[in-house]
Amino acid sequence: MPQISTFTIASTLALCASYALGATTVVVNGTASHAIPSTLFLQNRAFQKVTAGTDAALSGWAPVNSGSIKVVADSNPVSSALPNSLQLTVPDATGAVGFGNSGYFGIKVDSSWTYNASFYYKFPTASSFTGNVVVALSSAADGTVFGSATIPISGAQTTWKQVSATLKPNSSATDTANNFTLTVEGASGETISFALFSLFPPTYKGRTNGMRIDIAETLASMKPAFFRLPGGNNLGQTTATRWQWNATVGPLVDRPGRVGDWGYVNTDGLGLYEYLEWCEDVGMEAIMAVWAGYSLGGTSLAENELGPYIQQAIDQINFAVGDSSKSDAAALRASLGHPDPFNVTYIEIGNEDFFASDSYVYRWRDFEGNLTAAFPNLRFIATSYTSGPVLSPSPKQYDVHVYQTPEWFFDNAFYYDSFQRNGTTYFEGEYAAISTNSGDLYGTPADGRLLFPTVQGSTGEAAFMTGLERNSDIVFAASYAPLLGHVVSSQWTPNLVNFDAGAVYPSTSFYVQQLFSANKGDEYLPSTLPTSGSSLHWSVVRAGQQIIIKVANAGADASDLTFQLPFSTVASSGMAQVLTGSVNATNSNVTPNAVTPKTSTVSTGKNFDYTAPAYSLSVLTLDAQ
Ligand SMILES: *[C@@H]1O[C@H](CO)[C@@H](O)[C@H](O)[C@H]1NC(C)=O
Ligand SMILES: *[C@@H]1O[C@H](CO)[C@@H](O)[C@H](O)[C@H]1NC(C)=O
Ligand SMILES: *[C@@H]1O[C@H](CO)[C@@H](O)[C@H](O)[C@H]1NC(C)=O
Ligand SMILES: *[C@@H]1O[C@H](CO)[C@@H](O)[C@H](O)[C@H]1NC(C)=O
Ligand SMILES: *[C@@H]1O[C@H](CO)[C@@H](O)[C@H](O)[C@H]1NC(C)=O
Ligand SMILES: *[C@@H]1O[C@H](CO)[C@@H](O)[C@H](O)[C@H]1NC(C)=O
Ligand SMILES: *[C@@H]1O[C@H](CO)[C@@H](O)[C@H](O)[C@H]1NC(C)=O
Ligand SMILES: *[C@@H]1O[C@H](CO)[C@@H](O)[C@H](O)[C@H]1NC(C)=O
Ligand SMILES: CC(=O)N[C@H]1CO[C@H](CO)[C@@H](O)[C@@H]1O
Repeated sequence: MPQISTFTIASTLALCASYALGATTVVVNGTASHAIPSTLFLQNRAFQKVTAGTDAALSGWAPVNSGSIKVVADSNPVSSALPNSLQLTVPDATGAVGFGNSGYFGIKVDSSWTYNASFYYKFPTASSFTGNVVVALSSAADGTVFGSATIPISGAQTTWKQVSATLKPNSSATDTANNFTLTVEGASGETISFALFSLFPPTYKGRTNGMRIDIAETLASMKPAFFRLPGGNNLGQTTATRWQWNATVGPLVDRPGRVGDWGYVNTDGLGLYEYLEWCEDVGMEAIMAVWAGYSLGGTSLAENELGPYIQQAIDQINFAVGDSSKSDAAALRASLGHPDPFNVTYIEIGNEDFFASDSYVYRWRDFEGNLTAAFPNLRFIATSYTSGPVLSPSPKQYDVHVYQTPEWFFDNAFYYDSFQRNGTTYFEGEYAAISTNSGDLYGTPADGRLLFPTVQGSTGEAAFMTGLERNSDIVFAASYAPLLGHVVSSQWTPNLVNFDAGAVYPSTSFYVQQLFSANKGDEYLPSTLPTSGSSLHWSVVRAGQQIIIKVANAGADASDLTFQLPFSTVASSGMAQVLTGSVNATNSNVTPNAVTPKTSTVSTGKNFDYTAPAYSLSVLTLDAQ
């Protein structure tokens, strides 16, 4: 039975110290991330990065009735960014003819919502046709219409015109197997071109191109202090297909999209400006990455090729934080409605550039050197490891990533304890228990690869996080990764928050992140140390008059603890928030709320006992002075 005594000593780590004081100690911030919480409802809405004429180019779309559709490389496209359009040819027929989109594996139809629908159209050849396009939300199974609107179109329109309508369903659909359809009547023999469709439900805080409310509210409820963008490995597989900030801002019609690093097309409707607004709306800082001359496909640019890319990084940072009277990129931000700089302190130079090994030596030197000269108040994070190569100037911040087994996480709760306190600090930027099989971490579920976080994995992460909290004088931020996964189609599992077209499924690891983030404390209180290698770990912090004790038990047996508190006044009862479940329990789309934190009252005092259930995280809060 471990004895824990907590005491404040002169060297108590002052968490949340202000940067202005030059302090190196900051709290382990709650959760952040790297993924794409798109509110976009239509799949393949603008035929970005597809090959015209192929079936694949029509992904997400299907004809309605006898309409014939194809994607064409338009000789007069809607914009240079969007070269493809959808051509509808109406046969000699009566009745409504057109096409529909089935969304991202479904569309939620909610009668309390007003949807904004829009598209561009033109007639490739002038015609005398006048009539309506009926836009509708309808059942994919039987065509039942939940809501519709009419948009007048004219055959005289031979140049691109954007038209829009609002849709107010008169009833909610019972499931998400619904289509967004566009049909015309009486257009026998006509050919009509369409481009850049959009369908938006209400968004988080009403933002244009904003976030799906349910997903955004779930993430915001974690009380995250930062958000890593544009998302880990999504910086680029090749130089040509790298993420470029300037291709993601301004009108949607000017955003070309790109083939993202996980194999699917990114519309870039969620661009840099939307990301920064999202951070502001949640009250979190952006940790923003710049592409730094290395692509995950394996190529590094030579040093004498870096110049234009360093300039593009400078422009990107100016877009986020620059002075609009001194920088065109900052002036562009102001023109979009945000004259003040966004809240950015940390810039990450590349992503996982440890893969690039030696080229990071000159790339770090040139990027860090030029960016520090341009932005002396920002802090730059290196993405190689301290184990090498040797970088100069020596990084003050490193981004550390680890995907491992539940056991690895509790075995490594002391990972940072032995690190020197020499000015180098760490961002635990990606970590997750992804498998129970250390021999085949990236295998299939049969090999132990997890589809969803499990209670065993999440409590292992919690044990590791008590170590991050203990070392929060040098670990300045931490975030589980990846953040979001669509349960119908994703490139990676497990993910922190899962969702489908209709609902959000916060995982057991989500609740671990939330319990740590919402119970951060201001000061770390040293205590008897846990036993290295044990599955039982704890950490103790103070938040004003409250003492917050986190106990992670990642083992199969309950553990008894006795706490000894050195304070003169200690409340006789406190609050316990406990997340616990069976070893393999998960919150999936099939069992969404299998394991959630439960709050109860516990007896406390200067000396008190607590039993940490098997596979649990307990957060005990009590008043003490
Ligand atoms: C809904 O869309 C899907 C896929 O695009 C299509 O297969 C289905 O026929 C559509 N349903 C109706 C009623 O049009
Ligand atoms: C609901 O709206 C659809 C499309 O506008 C319409 O066809 C249908 O008659 C309406 N149903 C009711 C019950 O009002
Ligand atoms: C929908 O359109 C209305 C009216 O134009 C606008 O006020 C609102 O911001 C739009 N919603 C979104 C999510 O873009
Ligand atoms: C973005 O800027 C780069 C130069 O930094 C330029 O080469 C590229 O064409 C621009 N992309 C878009 C879509 O404007
Ligand atoms: C910037 O973000 C930090 C961390 O979340 C916060 O403490 C600070 O108040 C923010 N500053 C502004 C100007 O929003
Ligand atoms: C800026 O980058 C250029 C081009 O790579 C390089 O020659 C120069 O040394 C860098 N300047 C600083 C201050 O690092
Ligand atoms: C600080 O110590 C770590 C080892 O704990 C080492 O990897 C790093 O290079 C050191 N930083 C400096 C600036 O010496
Ligand atoms: C948990 O999952 C592992 C790996 O699939 C399996 O071997 C074990 O039997 C499961 N345990 C329980 C209690 O279901
Ligand atoms: C990287 C980051 O966002 N750090 C923040 C952690 O939380 C403290 C306190 O809220 C902030 O001051 C830091 O900016």
